[in-house]
Amino acid sequence: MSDENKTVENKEPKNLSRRGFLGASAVSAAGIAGIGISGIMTPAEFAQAAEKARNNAHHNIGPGELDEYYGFWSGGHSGEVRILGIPSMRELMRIPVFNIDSATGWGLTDESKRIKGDSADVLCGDAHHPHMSMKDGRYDGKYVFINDKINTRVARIRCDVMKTDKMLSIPNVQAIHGLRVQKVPHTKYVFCNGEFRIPQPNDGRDLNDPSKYFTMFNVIDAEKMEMAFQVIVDGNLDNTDADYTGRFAASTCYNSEEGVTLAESMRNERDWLVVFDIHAIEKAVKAGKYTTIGDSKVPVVDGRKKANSQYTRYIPVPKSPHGINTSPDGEYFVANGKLSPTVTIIAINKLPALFAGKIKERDTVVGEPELGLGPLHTAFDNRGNAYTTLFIDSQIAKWSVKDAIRAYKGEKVNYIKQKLDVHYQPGHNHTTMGETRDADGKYLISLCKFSKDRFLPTGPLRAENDQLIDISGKEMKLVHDGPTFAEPHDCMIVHRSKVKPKKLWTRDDPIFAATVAQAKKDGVTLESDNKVVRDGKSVRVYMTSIAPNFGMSEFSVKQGDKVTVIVTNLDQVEDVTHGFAVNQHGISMEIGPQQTSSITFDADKPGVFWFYCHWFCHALHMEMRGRMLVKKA
Ligand code: CUK
Ligand code: CUA
Repeated sequence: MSDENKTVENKEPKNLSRRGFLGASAVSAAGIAGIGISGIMTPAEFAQAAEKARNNAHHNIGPGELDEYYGFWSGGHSGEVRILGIPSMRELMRIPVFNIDSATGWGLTDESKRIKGDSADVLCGDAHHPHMSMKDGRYDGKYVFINDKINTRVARIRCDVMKTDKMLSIPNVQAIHGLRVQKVPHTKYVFCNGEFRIPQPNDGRDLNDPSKYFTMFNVIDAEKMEMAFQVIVDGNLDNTDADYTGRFAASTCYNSEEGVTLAESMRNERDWLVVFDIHAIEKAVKAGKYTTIGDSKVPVVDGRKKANSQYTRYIPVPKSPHGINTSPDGEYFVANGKLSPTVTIIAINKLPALFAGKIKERDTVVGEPELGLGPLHTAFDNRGNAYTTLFIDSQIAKWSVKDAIRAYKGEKVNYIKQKLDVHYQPGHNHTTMGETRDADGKYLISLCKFSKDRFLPTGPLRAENDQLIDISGKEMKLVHDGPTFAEPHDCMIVHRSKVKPKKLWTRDDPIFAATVAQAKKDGVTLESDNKVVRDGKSVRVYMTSIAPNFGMSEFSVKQGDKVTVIVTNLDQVEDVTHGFAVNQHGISMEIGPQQTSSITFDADKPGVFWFYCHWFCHALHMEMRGRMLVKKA
């Protein structure tokens, strides 16, 4: 390979609409000629569908009525997580994770910087896969985990306060993509994939020798939020899911070719699903049978084919597979073909025989139904049906798992039950409780990448379209269009009985424990004291807040001081959140009822700077303010 810069030929397409362009490129990428995008409605059909949706309004939740489900939505490259009420599709809350948030001060406050740790100065992220911790295959309401593909991180959200409480940078890999939790016996581990292959260690060696690159499957201790171990694989890793025995996890690979360009990574007709024997790997790590890479101390085991290990098996599946989904009865992994019109059904109960060497890889395959163009992800109900997104066809295919298995055995059965147009180009889909044993078959969400003509145009950048589909009856029915901002790759929907959010913060919350400890060292009682503690050039300003007053109406510092303002909100009234913002200093944070928040900045300019509360809290909210007096050095 030469060291020259390489270019890809990108010619501007002539006279192609967005829709046509997308169709052309998607179809040529799939290597399928002459097939356009279906599922686009005429205006008349559209009006009819809208009328139907209105008539079918039992999903409507009136003002003041509460939803049945919490939906946790990834915010894609906005870096956040959003909470939606389902079925109303109302956005209830945003949880800043990998982004910086002006309203809450996430990324600005001392507490959030401590949680971000070694990536405190990283200001962006690409969140794809939110998944809740489980016990015995059921949501336990404790945590939601989410990946950051840009900066190779995983974060954890605490569901009692709906705030990010841990963040971990994953060593020796790049682009954490697929993420799921161990379902059984409980979420001891979070599984996540390093998507891109890199030199190891990535310290400038082997830059242009891709044959030396590799990537790894990463296993995180969910409670400690520390690395448990890593597994080297052949190819690359895309999405992942876990089984209901606790022994296996499986990841799709779309680059078995180990290519670095698009053309190189599309050559093979079959790539594979790599299955990990978590128990075997755990045992090896415990016995000290591992290596490490570079400066990292994380145990690494070799799961490549040439290592001939008991850690992995590679099951060939067509072609550049994307999503991998476990059926809620625990029986099957379904790998979604992407560039093949098929999905591959793998019987999980055959995996022990495969690992024992008694059967061959493809002997685990019990079905390979042909569903349509561009299958990306599959969701399940509790009646044996699967729902697969068809990206290129802009449809959801509803199919019977059992019938698809019978057809694979040679029986003449039609396993496809219905195809529903969605608008347009769906990626993930998700059913209510569908990734757990409690799958209830009520609603399906289709996360469509393009809205095109469904909403008022908003300039070159348009909303995406999250569609709510009622699947409780015989037929799927589209009942709601929900515009969303970049880019809900994935979501999950949890019955409200599983989530128990707190109404107030508790004073001993670990999120601000370090700030409380510092106050103790400074001899300050946070619940009553309003005072300034000087520690050389560092100045800590402790104040309380009760609507509509801060405990201090002014404080003085010197130019050149490093100022930390610590606010303790003494309000005990539900929903009375205060803010603290300082003019001309880029300082903003939220202080919820009974919470302590702190933020640090340089007082680099002499003068008067007003601070004020920016969360509306009281009739005299505008008056909730004070002065910072900065004396000239
Ligand atoms: S990925 Cu985006 S559509 Cu990141 Cu789960 Cu499939
Ligand atoms: Cu306190 Cu507004």
